[in-house]
Amino acid sequence: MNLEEMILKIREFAAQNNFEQYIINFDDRELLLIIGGLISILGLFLFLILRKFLRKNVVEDISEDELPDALKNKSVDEESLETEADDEETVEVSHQAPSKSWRDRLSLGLSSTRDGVWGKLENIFNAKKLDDDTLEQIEELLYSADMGHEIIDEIIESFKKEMSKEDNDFSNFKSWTKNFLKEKLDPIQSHVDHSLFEFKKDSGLKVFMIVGVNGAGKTTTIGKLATKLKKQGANVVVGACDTFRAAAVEQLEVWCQRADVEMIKAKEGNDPSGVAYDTLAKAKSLNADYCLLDTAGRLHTASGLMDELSKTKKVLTKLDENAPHQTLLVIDSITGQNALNQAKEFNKALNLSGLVLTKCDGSSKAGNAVSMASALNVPITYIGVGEDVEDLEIFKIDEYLGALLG
Ligand SMILES: Nc1nc2c(ncn2[C@@H]2O[C@H](COP(=O)(O)OP(=O)(O)OP(=O)(O)O)[C@@H](O)[C@H]2O)c(=O)[nH]1
Ligand SMILES: [Mg+2]
Repeated sequence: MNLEEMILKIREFAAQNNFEQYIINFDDRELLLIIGGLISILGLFLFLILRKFLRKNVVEDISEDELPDALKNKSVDEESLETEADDEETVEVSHQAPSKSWRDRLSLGLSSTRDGVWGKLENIFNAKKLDDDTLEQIEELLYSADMGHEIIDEIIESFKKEMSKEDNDFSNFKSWTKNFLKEKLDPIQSHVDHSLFEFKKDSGLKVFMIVGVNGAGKTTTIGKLATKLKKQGANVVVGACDTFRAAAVEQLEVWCQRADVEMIKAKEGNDPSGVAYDTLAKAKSLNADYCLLDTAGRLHTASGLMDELSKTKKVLTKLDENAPHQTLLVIDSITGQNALNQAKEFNKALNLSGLVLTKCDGSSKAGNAVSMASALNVPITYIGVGEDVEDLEIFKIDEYLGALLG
C-alpha cells in the first residue's frame, strides 16, 4: 500500500467511525505528520514501560504500623523511592573475568609493599654484618612501611636476641618474621565468623553493616560480597543507606543489578536508619539469608555522623535483637597508620566485628594490616586487590604473609 492509499483508507475509516470532522481540515501531508507523531509517542511509551520492567530493583514500602515510633514520618515513603540518580554522574562497574589466579593477583597486589620494604631489607642483610646500625636501618624501613611502632619494637627487640646466633641471614630473618606475625594474628583471626564467607542454608538471616571513611571501598565491597553470596545460592537483600548522594545509590544499584539481588533505596536526604530498618524488614519478609547495609562515608572525627551510625545500629535491634551480626570497617590500605586512629574511633562507637582491607594493589603500606588487627583485637575478614568482583577474597594469614614477604 502506498502513502496515498493509506491516507485514503484513514479518511474512509474516519468517515465510517464519525470522527471525519476532526481531520477534515488537514491536508495529506499534515495528516501524515500527525500519524507519525502519534506513532513516535506510542513508541516512547512502550520504551519507558519496557525500561521500567528491565530495571529490576523492587522497592517495597513498609506499612506505617510496622515502624517503631522513632521512625514514623522519617522512613522511606513510597513516592520517594525513586532516586534522581539518572541526572547524576554515571557509575561504571567492571566485571571482566580474571586472567590470573587469586594467589597471583594477591602477590601482584602486594608487590609494591613487598618490593618497597622486603627487597630493601635483603640489601641491608647482604651488604653488612648485622649490628646496631643495621638494626636501626631495618627499623626505619619497617616504619616506612607503616607497620606500627608497637609491632616494630617487638620485632626489633625479639630479633636482637636472635642476633647472637650464627645463622643471621635474610632468609632466616624473613621466615622468623613470618612466624612472628602469624603468631600475632592467629588468635585474633580465630574469631572470624564463617557466616561471612560461607552461606549455610537455613542458618537464619545475617545482617552486615559496612562502615568506613569516604572512598574506602564500602560500596564496592558490598557489591562484591553480594555477588559472591548470591553465587553460593543465598538470598541477599541490600540496603542503600548512603542517602547523602544519589550517585551513591546508583553505584550500588549497578552492582545489585549485576548480582541479581534486591536493593532497597530511598530518596536523597532521607533518614539512613529508616532505610536500614526498611531493608531489614524487607529481608525478613522475604526470608532472606543476608541483609547487607551500605552506609555513607564519614570521618571518624565527625561526631554527629558517628552518632548517626550508632543510631542505625540501634534501630536494627527493634527488628532483630542480634542485628547487625557483623559490623565491618572497610580500610583503604593506602591510608597506612592513619587508618589505625580511624579504626579506633569506629571501634569505640560501633564495637567492630571485622576489618576489610581494600586497595592493597595500589599501596606500599599493606603490611599495616597486622598491626591494625593486633592493636584493635579485631580480625581481618576480607582483602581487596582491585575493582573486580574476583579481586576481593577471604583473608588467609598464610596466603597474605606469603605474598607480603615473598
Ligand atoms: N584499586 C582498587 N580500587 C578499589 C578497591 N576497592 C574499591 N576501589 C575503588 O575505590 C573507589 C571508591 O570505592 P567505593 O566503593 O565507592 O568507596 P566508598 O567507601 O563506598 O565511598 P563513599 O561512599 O564515597 O564513602 C572506587 O573507584 C572503587 O572502584 C580495591 O581493592 N582496589
Ligand atoms: Mg559508597
